[in-house]
Amino acid sequence: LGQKGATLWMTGCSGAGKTTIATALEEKLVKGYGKHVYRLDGDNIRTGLNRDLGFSESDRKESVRRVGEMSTLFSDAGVITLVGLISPYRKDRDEVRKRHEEQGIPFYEIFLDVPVEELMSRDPKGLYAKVQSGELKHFTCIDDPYEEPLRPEITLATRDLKIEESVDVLFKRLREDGIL
Ligand code: GGZ
Repeated sequence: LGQKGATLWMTGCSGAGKTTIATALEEKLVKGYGKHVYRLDGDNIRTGLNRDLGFSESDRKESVRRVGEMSTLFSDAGVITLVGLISPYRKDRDEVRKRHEEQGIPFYEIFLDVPVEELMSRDPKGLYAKVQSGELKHFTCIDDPYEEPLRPEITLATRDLKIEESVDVLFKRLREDGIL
C-alpha cells in the first residue's frame, strides 16, 4: 500500500470545531487528493461502539481508550484517521499517544483552543444555554473538567481562524512530515 497512515486527534470543548474541521479536512484529502481517510467522532461513535457509555469520568476514559485503540488500527492499516473527541483528561490522551508511539504510528494531538465565553456566545446547539438553566449538568469546560494539553503537536485558535485556515495548517503539517 502506498499510503502512510497517521492519527490526527482533535481535543477541545463542545463547539470548538472538532467535527467541522475534521469534516473539511476529510473532504479536501478525499476529493482533492484521493486519500483514504476515516473520521471517528465522539458523538457518532456513541451510537454504536460506545453506546454503552455515558459521560461519567470512567465512561469518558473508556471511550478515549477504545477510540484510541481503533485509531491505531486504522492508521496502522494506512488510513489517515481523524478523531474528534472532547477527551477531557490529559492522562488518557497521553496514553493514546504512547500506544501510537509504541507501534511507530504518527500521532498528532491537536488542541482546539477557544475561550469558553466564545463557545457560550456561539452555542449553535443550545447546549450551553441548557447548562446555564440547569437542565444539563456535568458539561465539559463548564461544570466538568477539561484538562488542556500541555504540549500539543498543533494548537488551533479557531476563534480567530477561518475553517480553511485551520485545514491548511493541518494539511501543511502532514505534507512537511511526509504523510501526504
Ligand atoms: C460534554 C456532552 C455532554 C456532557 C452531551 N459533557 O457538541 P456536541 O454535544 O455535539 O458534542 C458533545 C458530545 C461529547 O462527546 P465526546 O464523546 O466527544 O465527549 S468525551 O470525550 O468527553 O467523552 C456534546 C454532547 O456529547 N454532550 N453531554 N455532559 N459534552
